[in-house]
Amino acid sequence: MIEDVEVTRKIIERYSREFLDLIEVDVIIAGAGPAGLTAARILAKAGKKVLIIERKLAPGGGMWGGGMTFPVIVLQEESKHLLEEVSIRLEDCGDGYYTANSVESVSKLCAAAMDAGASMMIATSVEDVMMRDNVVNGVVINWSAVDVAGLHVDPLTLGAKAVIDATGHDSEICHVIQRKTGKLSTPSGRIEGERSMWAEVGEQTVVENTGEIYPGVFVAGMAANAVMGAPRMGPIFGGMLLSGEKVARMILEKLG
Ligand code: 48F
Repeated sequence: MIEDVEVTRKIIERYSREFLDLIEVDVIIAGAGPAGLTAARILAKAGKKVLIIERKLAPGGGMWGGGMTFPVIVLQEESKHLLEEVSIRLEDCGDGYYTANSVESVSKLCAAAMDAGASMMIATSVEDVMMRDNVVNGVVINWSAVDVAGLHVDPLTLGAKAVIDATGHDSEICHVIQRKTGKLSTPSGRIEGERSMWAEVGEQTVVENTGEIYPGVFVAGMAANAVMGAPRMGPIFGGMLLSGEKVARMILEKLG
């Protein structure tokens, strides 16, 4: 026998228990694109309590759609271990390029992060950070639907020892910090702004630009280039994965 109200009870009981457990974690990752998912897997595998917060219903960010919705992504030799580690099947083009199916890639990056122990809140947006003495120690969240509906609803706050801005082109956490503090670790102290397409440079700088952008906040993936004034790179994803790997290593080093 199935009782409709029992279904409700089961969902609310489990959700409440899990939400209570996520109020304070080691690392909060804003954005479940390839950079955020890769960082989550590595951090969770190393024993950190990791929470990914994704604005949309589905994780994957810009990776789902491959290039112009052709569901294929391209990557290069130095990044292929990050797909192989999660059993994504690669095609070797024989000239230094590799391809993978974008849907398989997102599904497996996501599954691997969850299998490693990371948690994810979906349909939830990071709209601000919590700060003590100029150090970020958490984020402020709200339902994405509240935002879409334009409702005035006060948010809730979660604590973290480190926060990753993996929100892609919009680099939303960095924008919030700039707006509220006026100061970021960039050449001008401000967001430099993304430059136009140049994959060769963008793929390299996205890894170089990955790092702590404000005490307690790390920037990774496309957000790192957008903040540092570096180019975009289109549907080649090696740099995103390598940036996720780098930010995870940096946080592990910092948190010990
Ligand atoms: O954009 P996205 O895939 O970021 P990424 O991991 O990868 C970039 C590539 O997809 C592509 C590219 C490759 O050459 O340039 O663009 O750096 O994923 C970012 C995720 O963050 C979510 C958004 O819905 C997306 O899934 N997001 C954005 N703002 C917020 C957010 C926010 N304020 N709170 C929560 N999630």
